[in-house]
Amino acid sequence: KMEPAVGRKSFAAVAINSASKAGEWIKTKLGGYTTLNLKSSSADLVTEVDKGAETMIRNLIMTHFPDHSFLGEEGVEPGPEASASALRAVLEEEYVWIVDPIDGTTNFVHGFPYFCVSIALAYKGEVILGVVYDPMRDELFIAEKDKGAYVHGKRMQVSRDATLRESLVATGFPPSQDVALPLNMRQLEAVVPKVRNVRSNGSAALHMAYVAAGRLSAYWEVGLNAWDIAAGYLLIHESGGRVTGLKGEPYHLGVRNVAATNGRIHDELLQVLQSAEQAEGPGPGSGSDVRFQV
Ligand code: 2AM
Ligand code: CA
Ligand code: CA
Ligand code: CA
Repeated sequence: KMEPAVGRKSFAAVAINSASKAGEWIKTKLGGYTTLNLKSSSADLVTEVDKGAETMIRNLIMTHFPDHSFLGEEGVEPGPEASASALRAVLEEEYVWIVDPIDGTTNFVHGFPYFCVSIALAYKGEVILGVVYDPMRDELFIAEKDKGAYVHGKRMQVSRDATLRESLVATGFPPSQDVALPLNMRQLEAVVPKVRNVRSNGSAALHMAYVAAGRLSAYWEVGLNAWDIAAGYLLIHESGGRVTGLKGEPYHLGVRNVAATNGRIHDELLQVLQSAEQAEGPGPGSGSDVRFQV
């Protein structure tokens, strides 16, 4: 027997509505935030706009799906241990919304127009919906599992570049005191001579949306959390690309060190990144994934 459709919006409709409402509000606050707080270090920023946007998204989602769980960056204590245990806790639940209210807070604070709202929905530990919204360009990227990925309602496809040599790639630099910084510097040194060029614009989720859209051919970063990557993962997967950990292990919500590509150049990128790890022993790149049971 069918449930009446009236009054029950689709997951995608709620995600789109939440991301665009929050994004529009964030945009009005650009250059006008009032409270800047430091979380774990001088490079770890949060404003009242991050918190307000997360509350707005949480309320909208919970109104429609009160029995779902919610994992938002600003609801978790800073640091990898707190993130890991928060992730483990929600993965016991069937439906979990995984939200980064502003991915690219440093950019938001400096008025550099590259940040986004990232919303993913996981069912039993598997991402089934991903929405990334860039309010400055009014670009909404959306993917639903097995239904493809779209920007401006147009189907996305990853780039066709077959070698690193012809690829534009991106990375994120860990904050200055982060233990992952030396590893990322070695990776950068290994990657730069092999590719057409490297960008680092400060938003993991938006970089991943750009890989899905074919604007970048690859992106990698170390030390991320589920809310940075989950939506971007599905965008890329549904656009024909590949997302793994740095050892090539298939993406799961506990992956913190990520490689995301058009697929064709994936193994070549992994090889170059692995040569950087081997250069000076294992470093923080290995063994830092969050392990969990679904
Ligand atoms: P944020 O803006 O939501 O904090 C840029 O390299 C990426 O790193 C962004 O996705 C950014 O997310 C994230 N990031 C910034 N500071 C961080 C920190 N201290 N620890 C982990 N991730 C961070
Ligand atoms: Ca943050
Ligand atoms: Ca983030
Ligand atoms: Ca954030």
